[in-house]
Amino acid sequence: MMEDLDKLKDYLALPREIVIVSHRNPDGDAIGSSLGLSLYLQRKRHNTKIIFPSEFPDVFNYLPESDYVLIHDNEPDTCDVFLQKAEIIFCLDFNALDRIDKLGTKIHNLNAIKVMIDHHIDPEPFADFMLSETSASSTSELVYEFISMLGDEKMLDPVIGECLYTGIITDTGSFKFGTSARLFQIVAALKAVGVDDVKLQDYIFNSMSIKNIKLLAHCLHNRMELMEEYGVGFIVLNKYDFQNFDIQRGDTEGIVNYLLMVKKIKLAALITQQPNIIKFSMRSKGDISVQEITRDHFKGGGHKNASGGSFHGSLKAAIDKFKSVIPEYLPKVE
Ligand SMILES: [Mn+2]
Repeated sequence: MMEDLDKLKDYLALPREIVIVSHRNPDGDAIGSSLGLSLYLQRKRHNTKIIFPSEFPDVFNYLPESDYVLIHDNEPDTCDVFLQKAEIIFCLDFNALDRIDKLGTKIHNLNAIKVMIDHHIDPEPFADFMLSETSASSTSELVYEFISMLGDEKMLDPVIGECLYTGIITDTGSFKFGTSARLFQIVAALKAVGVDDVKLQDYIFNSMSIKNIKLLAHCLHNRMELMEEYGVGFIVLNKYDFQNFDIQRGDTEGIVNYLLMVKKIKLAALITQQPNIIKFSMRSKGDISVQEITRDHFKGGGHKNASGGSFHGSLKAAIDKFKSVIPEYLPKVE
């Protein structure tokens, strides 16, 4: 929980220069929480700037002010201008500065007050104020809590609400996981202020291009492998697939989840051959922790049922390693 909320509240009583940052390859929660917090702080008369390490998927372009977000990879010098004058830096949806590479090093060296709002496990204590709750569905849920802790629930409107709602539905897969009674209270409050949830569901989940649905078909028809005796399914995309399907950042997002639609698959992985690295994206059902597998063997982490990692070496070596560690974590099924 946050220490010394009153101090931060006092500090925010005057208009401040604020930078909000989130993680590389920002997802709906990173974007939704950042924009929601930014709009709220602007209404409190602060100047805000959002900086992401890398670009976010086009699907989120409907969000208000998403076109004002700065991308550090593209405009490092402009980002520096805002970082240098920042009095407070909010770090959203990640919990260790080394997760955001160069941007993290820059932030580490700044004197600005740092505030972390996040729901991933094992936060590093780099922030002056922390709102870190692993039980929360999303950082967007925690931004709602943050606004409420500052006594400003009344300031929530459909615009801020749409941002937070976007983060909540993307991080919970439309309320399929990570839910709690508190989350539904928050969601009810967002609906009550006028968030059009049906419109958001349509924007987010009916947003596939023809290219993406063909790639999905290819993955399921040609690239799916099974370890049926362990209830494991995985999809491998090699570098030729990346060329043939012109796979860009974000195009493989969500594909891994389709494997979990199979009743007997309890753990699913998407293994992709990137230029210098093999990447793993894992999902699981129930008590099976992909967080442990990625942490122990693939230099990664995340959440119990959704986690990512990486491997240096050949694609074959990566697949062999994945197959060899599975029996440590899953019992054989008859
Ligand atoms: Mn999140």
